[in-house]
Amino acid sequence: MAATPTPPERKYKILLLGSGNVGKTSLVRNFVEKRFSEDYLPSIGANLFVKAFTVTHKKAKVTVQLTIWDIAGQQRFLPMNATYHKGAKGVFFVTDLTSPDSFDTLPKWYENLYKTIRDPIPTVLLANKCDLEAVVDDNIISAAMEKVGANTFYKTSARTSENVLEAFTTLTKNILENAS
Ligand SMILES: Nc1nc2c(ncn2[C@@H]2O[C@H](COP(=O)(O)OP(=O)(O)O)[C@@H](O)[C@H]2O)c(=O)[nH]1
Ligand SMILES: [Mg+2]
Repeated sequence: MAATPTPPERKYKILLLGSGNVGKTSLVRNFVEKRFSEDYLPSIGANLFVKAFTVTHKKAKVTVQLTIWDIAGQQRFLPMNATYHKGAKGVFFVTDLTSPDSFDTLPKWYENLYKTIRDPIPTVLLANKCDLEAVVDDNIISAAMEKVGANTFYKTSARTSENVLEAFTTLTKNILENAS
């Protein structure tokens, strides 16, 4: 008898937070090449992407189902924080290497998140658009990591795919580590 595919055992909600135009939607689209479902929830201003993703955790391959919440449009801050943030198990704070302002706004996103979420969740900082000439130096990135409680950062490009898979892999592994 043919084996039926095992459904993902674990489902995790992850968020992308950061200013408009930094490349959040582009990064998710790059990662989710094959979309299983893509929905837009106008009432909370979010795009939802669902992807099954396999990583190695404790020397075993583990498939998880990621529900990726991406802020739609250019809202500075979300109209319905609680709904957007609730139940999130991991977060990307996304900045743009060509926009100092995208780093300046990080504390607001951070404060907003932890109005809803009680305990710190696995956090990765993304400094996107690394295919372009950066106007932001590594000191600013280090300071930003500290501000948002990230233990890892990646310079990414949604255009060239640089470090996109790596970033999602690291966040997923951190979530599994945190959950076990
Ligand atoms: N050169 C370059 N452009 C990017 C990159 N990521 C996004 N963009 C561009 O930046 C703009 C904003 O991207 P978008 O994904 O809509 O940003 P969002 O508002 O954060 O979701 C678009 O014109 C994208 O094509 C990147 O890594 N490199
Ligand atoms: Mg977007």
